[in-house]
Amino acid sequence: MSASLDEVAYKMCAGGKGILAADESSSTIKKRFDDIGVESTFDNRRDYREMLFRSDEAMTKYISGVILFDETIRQKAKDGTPLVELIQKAGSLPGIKVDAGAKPQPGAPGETITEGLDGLGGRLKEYYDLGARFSKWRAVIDIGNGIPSYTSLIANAQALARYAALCQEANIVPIVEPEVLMDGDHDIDRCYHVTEWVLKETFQQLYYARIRLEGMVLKPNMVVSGKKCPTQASVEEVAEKTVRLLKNCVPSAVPGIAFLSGGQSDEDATAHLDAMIKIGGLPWNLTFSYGRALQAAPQKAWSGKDENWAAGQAAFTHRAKMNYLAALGQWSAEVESKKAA
Ligand code: 5MM
Repeated sequence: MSASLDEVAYKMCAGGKGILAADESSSTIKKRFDDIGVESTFDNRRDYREMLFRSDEAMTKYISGVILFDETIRQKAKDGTPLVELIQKAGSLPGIKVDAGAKPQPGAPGETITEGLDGLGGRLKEYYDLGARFSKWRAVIDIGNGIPSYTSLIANAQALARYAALCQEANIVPIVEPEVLMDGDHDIDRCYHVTEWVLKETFQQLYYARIRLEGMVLKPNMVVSGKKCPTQASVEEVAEKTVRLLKNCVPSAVPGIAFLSGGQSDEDATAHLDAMIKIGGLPWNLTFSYGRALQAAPQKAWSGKDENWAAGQAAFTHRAKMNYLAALGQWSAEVESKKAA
Protein backbone atom coordinates (compact mmCIF):
# COMPACT_ATOMS: atom_id res chain seq x y z
CA MET A 1 0.00 0.00 0.00
CA SER A 2 2.62 2.52 1.00
CA ALA A 3 4.84 1.98 -2.04
CA SER A 4 2.13 3.14 -4.41
CA LEU A 5 1.14 6.06 -2.16
CA ASP A 6 4.77 7.15 -2.07
CA GLU A 7 5.14 6.83 -5.84
CA VAL A 8 2.03 8.88 -6.52
CA ALA A 9 3.05 11.58 -4.01
CA TYR A 10 6.49 11.80 -5.59
CA LYS A 11 5.13 11.90 -9.14
CA MET A 12 2.77 14.76 -8.28
CA CYS A 13 5.64 17.16 -7.60
CA ALA A 14 8.60 15.88 -9.63
CA GLY A 15 10.44 17.07 -12.73
CA GLY A 16 9.02 20.59 -12.83
CA LYS A 17 5.44 19.38 -13.29
CA GLY A 18 2.74 20.79 -11.05
CA ILE A 19 -0.93 20.48 -10.21
CA LEU A 20 -3.89 22.25 -11.78
CA ALA A 21 -6.39 23.18 -9.04
CA ALA A 22 -9.64 23.02 -11.02
CA ASP A 23 -11.78 22.08 -8.02
CA GLU A 24 -13.83 25.26 -7.74
CA SER A 25 -17.08 24.50 -5.94
CA SER A 26 -20.33 25.62 -7.62
CA SER A 27 -20.32 29.01 -5.87
CA THR A 28 -16.65 29.74 -6.67
CA ILE A 29 -16.88 28.79 -10.36
CA LYS A 30 -19.98 30.97 -10.61
CA LYS A 31 -17.95 33.94 -9.34
CA ARG A 32 -15.19 33.21 -11.88
CA PHE A 33 -17.72 32.89 -14.71
CA ASP A 34 -19.54 36.07 -13.61
CA ASP A 35 -16.22 37.90 -14.07
CA ILE A 36 -16.07 36.84 -17.74
CA GLY A 37 -19.80 37.20 -18.40
CA VAL A 38 -20.51 33.47 -18.74
CA GLU A 39 -23.49 31.75 -17.16
CA SER A 40 -22.46 28.94 -14.81
CA THR A 41 -24.42 26.02 -16.29
CA PHE A 42 -23.58 22.30 -16.22
CA ASP A 43 -22.64 22.44 -19.93
CA ASN A 44 -20.56 25.62 -19.71
CA ARG A 45 -18.58 24.22 -16.77
CA ARG A 46 -18.04 21.04 -18.79
CA ASP A 47 -16.97 22.94 -21.92
CA TYR A 48 -14.51 25.11 -20.01
CA ARG A 49 -12.89 22.22 -18.17
CA GLU A 50 -12.85 20.07 -21.31
CA MET A 51 -10.94 22.86 -23.05
CA LEU A 52 -8.31 22.79 -20.29
CA PHE A 53 -7.99 19.01 -20.14
CA ARG A 54 -7.67 18.75 -23.93
CA SER A 55 -4.71 21.19 -23.94
CA ASP A 56 -2.24 18.53 -25.06
CA GLU A 57 1.06 20.32 -24.53
CA ALA A 58 0.13 21.63 -21.07
CA MET A 59 -1.38 18.38 -19.86
CA THR A 60 1.35 16.05 -21.13
CA LYS A 61 4.42 18.18 -20.38
CA TYR A 62 3.65 20.49 -17.46
CA ILE A 63 0.73 19.17 -15.41
CA SER A 64 1.18 16.13 -13.13
CA GLY A 65 -2.35 16.08 -11.74
CA VAL A 66 -5.70 17.86 -11.71
CA ILE A 67 -7.82 18.49 -8.62
CA LEU A 68 -11.47 18.04 -9.55
CA PHE A 69 -14.79 18.94 -7.93
CA ASP A 70 -17.38 16.20 -7.32
CA GLU A 71 -19.41 17.25 -10.36
CA THR A 72 -16.38 17.16 -12.69
CA ILE A 73 -15.09 13.73 -11.69
CA ARG A 74 -18.45 12.32 -12.86
CA GLN A 75 -18.79 14.50 -15.97
CA LYS A 76 -18.34 13.48 -19.62
CA ALA A 77 -16.85 15.48 -22.49
CA LYS A 78 -19.10 16.48 -25.40
CA ASP A 79 -18.21 13.27 -27.26
CA GLY A 80 -19.06 11.13 -24.23
CA THR A 81 -15.49 10.50 -23.01
CA PRO A 82 -15.29 10.84 -19.22
CA LEU A 83 -13.25 13.95 -18.31
CA VAL A 84 -11.20 11.73 -15.99
CA GLU A 85 -10.16 9.70 -19.04
CA LEU A 86 -8.89 12.83 -20.83
CA ILE A 87 -6.65 13.55 -17.84
CA GLN A 88 -5.41 9.95 -17.64
CA LYS A 89 -4.73 9.78 -21.39
CA ALA A 90 -2.49 12.83 -21.06
CA GLY A 91 -0.45 10.91 -18.46
CA SER A 92 -1.73 13.10 -15.64
CA LEU A 93 -3.38 12.02 -12.38
CA PRO A 94 -6.99 12.78 -11.46
CA GLY A 95 -7.51 14.08 -7.92
CA ILE A 96 -10.56 15.15 -5.94
CA LYS A 97 -11.44 17.90 -3.46
CA VAL A 98 -13.18 16.16 -0.55
CA ASP A 99 -13.77 18.92 1.98
CA ALA A 100 -17.20 20.46 2.29
CA GLY A 101 -15.87 23.99 2.74
CA ALA A 102 -14.84 26.30 5.55
CA LYS A 103 -17.77 27.12 7.89
CA PRO A 104 -18.01 29.59 10.81
CA GLN A 105 -16.41 27.98 13.85
CA PRO A 106 -18.43 27.96 17.07
CA GLY A 107 -16.52 29.68 19.88
CA ALA A 108 -14.10 31.36 17.48
CA PRO A 109 -15.71 34.54 16.12
CA GLY A 110 -14.47 35.49 12.65
CA GLU A 111 -12.76 32.12 12.12
CA THR A 112 -13.67 28.97 10.24
CA ILE A 113 -13.41 25.22 10.54
CA THR A 114 -13.40 23.06 7.43
CA GLU A 115 -16.15 20.44 7.38
CA GLY A 116 -16.54 17.15 5.52
CA LEU A 117 -15.21 14.33 7.70
CA ASP A 118 -18.53 12.51 8.22
CA GLY A 119 -18.81 9.59 5.79
CA LEU A 120 -15.50 10.50 4.15
CA GLY A 121 -14.15 6.92 4.25
CA GLY A 122 -17.03 5.72 2.05
CA ARG A 123 -16.74 8.66 -0.35
CA LEU A 124 -13.02 8.02 -0.78
CA LYS A 125 -13.68 4.43 -1.87
CA GLU A 126 -16.09 5.70 -4.51
CA TYR A 127 -13.63 8.38 -5.69
CA TYR A 128 -10.87 5.77 -5.98
CA ASP A 129 -13.15 3.69 -8.23
CA LEU A 130 -13.85 6.82 -10.30
CA GLY A 131 -10.08 7.20 -10.85
CA ALA A 132 -8.91 9.59 -8.10
CA ARG A 133 -5.40 8.84 -6.88
CA PHE A 134 -5.01 11.91 -4.69
CA SER A 135 -7.29 14.31 -2.86
CA LYS A 136 -7.34 17.75 -1.30
CA TRP A 137 -8.64 19.33 1.92
CA ARG A 138 -8.23 23.05 2.54
CA ALA A 139 -8.17 24.71 5.96
CA VAL A 140 -8.55 28.48 5.90
CA ILE A 141 -6.72 30.66 8.43
CA ASP A 142 -7.29 34.41 8.41
CA ILE A 143 -4.96 36.98 9.97
CA GLY A 144 -6.63 39.85 11.78
CA ASN A 145 -7.12 41.59 15.07
CA GLY A 146 -6.70 38.82 17.68
CA ILE A 147 -6.87 36.03 15.13
CA PRO A 148 -5.95 33.33 14.43
CA SER A 149 -6.75 31.74 17.78
CA TYR A 150 -5.36 28.48 19.09
CA THR A 151 -8.97 27.22 19.16
CA SER A 152 -9.22 27.53 15.41
CA LEU A 153 -5.69 26.40 14.57
CA ILE A 154 -5.86 23.17 16.56
CA ALA A 155 -9.35 22.25 15.28
CA ASN A 156 -8.25 22.78 11.66
CA ALA A 157 -4.98 20.88 12.15
CA GLN A 158 -6.83 17.95 13.71
CA ALA A 159 -9.34 17.89 10.85
CA LEU A 160 -6.50 17.90 8.29
CA ALA A 161 -4.84 14.99 10.11
CA ARG A 162 -8.06 12.95 10.32
CA TYR A 163 -8.68 13.59 6.62
CA ALA A 164 -5.11 12.53 5.74
CA ALA A 165 -5.44 9.29 7.74
CA LEU A 166 -8.69 8.38 5.96
CA CYS A 167 -7.07 9.07 2.57
CA GLN A 168 -4.00 6.94 3.22
CA GLU A 169 -6.27 4.14 4.45
CA ALA A 170 -8.08 4.35 1.08
CA ASN A 171 -4.78 4.38 -0.84
CA ILE A 172 -5.30 7.98 -1.91
CA VAL A 173 -2.52 10.56 -1.46
CA PRO A 174 -3.72 13.46 0.70
CA ILE A 175 -2.82 17.00 -0.26
CA VAL A 176 -2.77 18.78 3.08
CA GLU A 177 -3.64 22.44 2.49
CA PRO A 178 -3.53 24.83 5.43
CA GLU A 179 -3.96 28.22 3.75
CA VAL A 180 -3.07 31.41 5.60
CA LEU A 181 -4.94 34.08 3.66
CA MET A 182 -3.10 37.09 2.24
CA ASP A 183 -6.17 39.35 2.39
CA GLY A 184 -5.22 41.61 5.33
CA ASP A 185 -2.93 44.58 5.91
CA HIS A 186 -0.36 42.57 7.89
CA ASP A 187 3.31 42.64 6.93
CA ILE A 188 5.37 39.71 5.70
CA ASP A 189 6.79 38.94 9.15
CA ARG A 190 3.32 38.50 10.63
CA CYS A 191 2.56 36.10 7.76
CA TYR A 192 5.79 34.26 8.58
CA HIS A 193 4.91 33.82 12.27
CA VAL A 194 1.31 32.76 11.68
CA THR A 195 2.29 30.30 8.94
CA GLU A 196 5.01 28.89 11.19
CA TRP A 197 2.46 28.29 13.95
CA VAL A 198 0.01 26.72 11.51
CA LEU A 199 2.60 24.36 10.00
CA LYS A 200 4.04 23.34 13.39
CA GLU A 201 0.54 22.46 14.68
CA THR A 202 -0.35 20.68 11.44
CA PHE A 203 2.73 18.44 11.42
CA GLN A 204 2.24 17.70 15.12
CA GLN A 205 -1.30 16.49 14.42
CA LEU A 206 -0.15 14.55 11.34
CA TYR A 207 2.34 12.78 13.62
CA TYR A 208 -0.34 11.96 16.22
CA ALA A 209 -2.56 10.61 13.41
CA ARG A 210 0.32 8.36 12.23
CA ILE A 211 0.46 9.82 8.77
CA ARG A 212 3.09 8.43 6.43
CA LEU A 213 4.87 11.61 5.42
CA GLU A 214 6.35 9.97 2.29
CA GLY A 215 2.81 9.45 1.02
CA MET A 216 1.45 13.00 1.30
CA VAL A 217 1.89 16.39 -0.38
CA LEU A 218 1.81 19.74 1.45
CA LYS A 219 0.02 22.67 -0.20
CA PRO A 220 0.93 25.81 1.75
CA ASN A 221 0.74 29.53 1.13
CA MET A 222 3.96 31.38 0.46
CA VAL A 223 5.20 33.87 3.05
CA VAL A 224 4.02 37.17 1.55
CA SER A 225 2.88 40.63 2.64
CA GLY A 226 -0.87 41.06 3.15
CA LYS A 227 -2.53 42.47 0.02
CA LYS A 228 -3.41 45.71 1.84
CA CYS A 229 -0.01 46.14 3.51
CA PRO A 230 1.57 49.43 2.40
CA THR A 231 5.00 47.75 2.19
CA GLN A 232 5.13 44.88 -0.29
CA ALA A 233 8.06 42.46 0.09
CA SER A 234 10.32 41.88 -2.91
CA VAL A 235 10.46 38.60 -4.84
CA GLU A 236 13.80 37.79 -3.15
CA GLU A 237 12.43 38.41 0.35
CA VAL A 238 9.35 36.25 -0.27
CA ALA A 239 11.54 33.43 -1.60
CA GLU A 240 14.10 33.64 1.20
CA LYS A 241 11.50 33.79 4.01
CA THR A 242 9.32 31.04 2.53
CA VAL A 243 12.28 28.67 2.12
CA ARG A 244 13.56 29.45 5.63
CA LEU A 245 10.13 28.83 7.11
CA LEU A 246 9.57 25.56 5.25
CA LYS A 247 13.00 24.25 6.26
CA ASN A 248 12.03 24.93 9.87
CA CYS A 249 8.63 23.26 9.69
CA VAL A 250 8.44 20.56 7.00
CA PRO A 251 10.25 17.23 7.51
CA SER A 252 12.40 16.13 4.59
CA ALA A 253 10.42 12.85 4.39
CA VAL A 254 7.64 14.83 2.70
CA PRO A 255 8.36 14.32 -1.03
CA GLY A 256 6.74 17.45 -2.38
CA ILE A 257 5.41 20.88 -1.56
CA ALA A 258 2.98 22.36 -4.09
CA PHE A 259 2.09 25.98 -3.40
CA LEU A 260 -1.30 27.63 -3.73
CA SER A 261 -1.31 31.03 -5.43
CA GLY A 262 -3.74 32.65 -2.99
CA GLY A 263 -4.57 35.76 -5.02
CA GLN A 264 -1.04 36.65 -6.15
CA SER A 265 -0.74 37.97 -9.70
CA ASP A 266 0.04 35.31 -12.30
CA GLU A 267 3.56 36.55 -12.72
CA ASP A 268 4.31 36.99 -9.01
CA ALA A 269 3.25 33.38 -8.33
CA THR A 270 5.66 32.23 -11.04
CA ALA A 271 8.53 34.54 -10.07
CA HIS A 272 8.34 33.56 -6.38
CA LEU A 273 8.51 29.84 -7.17
CA ASP A 274 11.42 30.34 -9.55
CA ALA A 275 13.35 32.39 -6.97
CA MET A 276 12.92 29.68 -4.33
CA ILE A 277 14.26 26.98 -6.63
CA LYS A 278 17.23 29.20 -7.48
CA ILE A 279 18.13 29.38 -3.76
CA GLY A 280 18.82 25.63 -4.05
CA GLY A 281 19.67 22.94 -1.49
CA LEU A 282 16.02 22.03 -0.85
CA PRO A 283 15.16 18.63 0.67
CA TRP A 284 11.77 18.33 -1.09
CA ASN A 285 10.51 19.03 -4.60
CA LEU A 286 8.86 22.44 -4.73
CA THR A 287 6.18 23.08 -7.33
CA PHE A 288 2.81 24.72 -8.00
CA SER A 289 -0.79 23.73 -7.35
CA TYR A 290 -2.39 26.90 -8.59
CA GLY A 291 -6.03 27.65 -9.22
CA ARG A 292 -6.31 31.32 -10.07
CA ALA A 293 -2.69 31.80 -11.23
CA LEU A 294 -3.17 29.06 -13.86
CA GLN A 295 -6.75 29.77 -14.84
CA ALA A 296 -7.33 33.53 -14.82
CA ALA A 297 -5.68 33.95 -18.24
CA PRO A 298 -7.45 31.04 -20.01
CA GLN A 299 -10.80 32.04 -18.52
CA LYS A 300 -10.44 35.52 -19.96
CA ALA A 301 -9.21 34.28 -23.34
CA TRP A 302 -12.04 31.73 -23.64
CA SER A 303 -14.88 33.90 -22.31
CA GLY A 304 -17.41 31.16 -23.00
CA LYS A 305 -17.06 31.24 -26.80
CA ASP A 306 -16.35 28.15 -28.90
CA GLU A 307 -14.32 30.22 -31.35
CA ASN A 308 -11.95 31.16 -28.48
CA TRP A 309 -11.16 27.53 -27.62
CA ALA A 310 -7.64 27.70 -29.13
CA ALA A 311 -6.89 31.05 -27.47
CA GLY A 312 -7.99 29.65 -24.10
CA GLN A 313 -5.77 26.61 -24.55
CA ALA A 314 -2.81 28.78 -25.61
CA ALA A 315 -3.22 30.97 -22.51
CA PHE A 316 -3.41 27.92 -20.24
CA THR A 317 -0.41 26.30 -21.92
CA HIS A 318 1.64 29.46 -21.51
CA ARG A 319 0.94 29.75 -17.77
CA ALA A 320 1.52 26.03 -17.23
CA LYS A 321 4.82 26.24 -19.10
CA MET A 322 5.97 29.32 -17.19
CA ASN A 323 5.29 27.59 -13.87
CA TYR A 324 6.98 24.40 -15.08
CA LEU A 325 10.08 26.45 -15.94
CA ALA A 326 9.85 28.15 -12.54
CA ALA A 327 9.70 24.79 -10.76
CA LEU A 328 12.96 23.94 -12.54
CA GLY A 329 14.49 27.35 -11.72
CA GLN A 330 14.60 28.18 -15.44
CA TRP A 331 12.04 31.00 -15.62
CA SER A 332 12.94 34.61 -16.46
CA ALA A 333 11.08 37.79 -17.33
CA GLU A 334 12.39 37.27 -20.85
CA VAL A 335 10.79 33.84 -21.35
CA GLU A 336 7.62 35.21 -19.73
CA SER A 337 7.32 37.87 -22.41
CA LYS A 338 7.49 35.33 -25.22
CA LYS A 339 3.74 34.83 -25.11
CA ALA A 340 2.15 31.82 -26.72
CA ALA A 341 1.45 32.43 -30.41
C1 5MM B 1 -9.64 26.21 -7.27
O1 5MM B 1 -10.10 26.72 -6.04
C2 5MM B 1 -10.13 25.78 -4.97
C3 5MM B 1 -11.52 25.54 -4.48
O2 5MM B 1 -12.03 26.62 -3.76
P1 5MM B 1 -13.53 26.56 -3.16
O3 5MM B 1 -13.68 25.32 -2.35
O4 5MM B 1 -13.60 27.82 -2.35
O5 5MM B 1 -14.47 26.59 -4.31
C4 5MM B 1 -9.14 26.23 -3.87
O6 5MM B 1 -9.17 25.41 -2.74
C5 5MM B 1 -7.78 26.17 -4.47
O7 5MM B 1 -7.45 24.84 -4.79
C6 5MM B 1 -6.71 26.72 -3.56
O8 5MM B 1 -7.14 27.81 -2.81
C7 5MM B 1 -5.54 27.18 -4.41
O9 5MM B 1 -6.07 28.03 -5.41
P2 5MM B 1 -5.37 29.42 -5.67
O10 5MM B 1 -6.32 30.15 -6.58
O11 5MM B 1 -5.21 30.07 -4.32
O12 5MM B 1 -4.05 29.05 -6.31
